[in-house]
Amino acid sequence: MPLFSPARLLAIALCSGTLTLAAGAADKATTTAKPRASQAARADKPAAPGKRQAAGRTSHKAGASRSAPRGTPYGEREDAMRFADEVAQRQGLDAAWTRRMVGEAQQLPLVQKLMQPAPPGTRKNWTVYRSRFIDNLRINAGLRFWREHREALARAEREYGVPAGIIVGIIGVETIYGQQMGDFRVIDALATLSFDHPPEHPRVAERSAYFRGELEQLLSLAHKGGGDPRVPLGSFAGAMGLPQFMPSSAVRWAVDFDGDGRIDLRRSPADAIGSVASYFKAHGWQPGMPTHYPVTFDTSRLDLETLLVPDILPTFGVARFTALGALLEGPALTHTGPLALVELQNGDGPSSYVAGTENFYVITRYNQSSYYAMAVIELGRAVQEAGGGRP
Ligand SMILES: [Ca+2]
Repeated sequence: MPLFSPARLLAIALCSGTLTLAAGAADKATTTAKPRASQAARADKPAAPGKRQAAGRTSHKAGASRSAPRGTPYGEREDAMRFADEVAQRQGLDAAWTRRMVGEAQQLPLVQKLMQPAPPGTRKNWTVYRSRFIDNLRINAGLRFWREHREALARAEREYGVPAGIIVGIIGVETIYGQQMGDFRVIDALATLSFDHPPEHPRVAERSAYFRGELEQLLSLAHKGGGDPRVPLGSFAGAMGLPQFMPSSAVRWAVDFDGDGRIDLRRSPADAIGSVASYFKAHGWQPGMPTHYPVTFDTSRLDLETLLVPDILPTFGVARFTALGALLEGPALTHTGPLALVELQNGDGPSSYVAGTENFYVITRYNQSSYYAMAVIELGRAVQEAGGGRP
């Protein structure tokens, strides 16, 4: 039985200044916590808010010496100060401290710019998306990461049932194994998206509320642990550490996997590995189930419209799937759970399709994008193959 709750361990790390708090993982704009769509988000669907990273940022380490972007402090903003008062009351925080922290958070125009939705009508392009994540640089970094952390990956696989390849795929797509963890102050990113989210987004109210919740978590965590919420660095969406967890995800699902008594998602690859596995298990990962199967079409009876209605939500049993004209083969024929017909657009070219399982869907709980999920799967597989099957 653990001595401390995960939140307490995180708070300890935040307090010590080492963890520029790496929290969260899953951000979906809608629910839980994970960091949303990393760089990937841009090319495909508007994934969850948390996850994107600043595209094109060069790699850097924990960011101590780099200067974060600067903007206008929120101290003069009535809505921000009202929020601070509400948070202080709700969470039992010191009111003056909370106002000061929120007041020192800065509005960052760059964050607003990076969070702009893609223009409507933009066709997604899996081929382009894929090429951004599956390349030699990332595969080689993944191979080094796998070999260096083989023990932690194997232990995560044993304890949580999540394959090493999936964990390696996530951390590679998110941050290139720690090379791109973001150098925005998390408090600035979250405040900007809480109070000044780009209004062009179709779900701006929902997303603003989501980010206010994350900002509240950050403040609460720091206050309770005696840490400084102005210290943690992360992506422009406020996602932190190797696995790009949002604050609420870190609180709920991060684990101390190297046993040093703190959760440090930024500097402990083992903590990051265990936390990703913990996140997946909590979101329903089923050990041994493939993520997807190949699919072909029988055009004589294909009902693509019906098949695509549920999008990535696994809905059809094998018999129904087949009756609608989506043909499976081999092991897929004996799959017992529901499947989804996952469409990956290729710009103006023909789309790619796979039959996604419930485990495919679990990957999209980390970042709500089928393109993201497929990139994670394929990167993990590419790294494994580069290592001769057993890195
Ligand atoms: Ca640890």
